Amino acid sequence: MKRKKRIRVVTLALSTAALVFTGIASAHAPKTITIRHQMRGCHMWSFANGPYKASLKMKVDQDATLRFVNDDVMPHKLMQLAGPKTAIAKANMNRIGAVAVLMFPGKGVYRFTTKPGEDYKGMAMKTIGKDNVLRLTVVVT
Ligand SMILES: [Cu+2]
Repeated sequence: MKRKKRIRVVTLALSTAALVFTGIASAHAPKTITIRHQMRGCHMWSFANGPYKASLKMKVDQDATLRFVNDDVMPHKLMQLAGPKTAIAKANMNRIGAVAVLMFPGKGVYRFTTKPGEDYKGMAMKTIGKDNVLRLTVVVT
């Protein structure tokens, strides 16, 4: 009797875990690109907690939403360089933690960069080398 009960509890725990996993794997969950300060090159960005780089390239599906978080010590304005015209909400990320949201009109190859501004008051940081130009290529399939 006792044994049977335990088996039922384990089964319930497993099916709950499966549900949670399906939720995380959903294609509709926004993916985050984070900009941060770097001593060398001033700033870099990372996709979905991946490595920080000056240039990012990724593949997403058509209904993907990309979320940009600017944790750098200066503003960044997200700008599109190539590809079908996208919708960017709050492109001008001009305070710490500012969020921009990007959606795609369909399949294609899209290129973006940011236009950095001056360091926030009192937040100037020493950097080494030329400031990076952030580049992002998104292939929407
Ligand atoms: Cu910077």
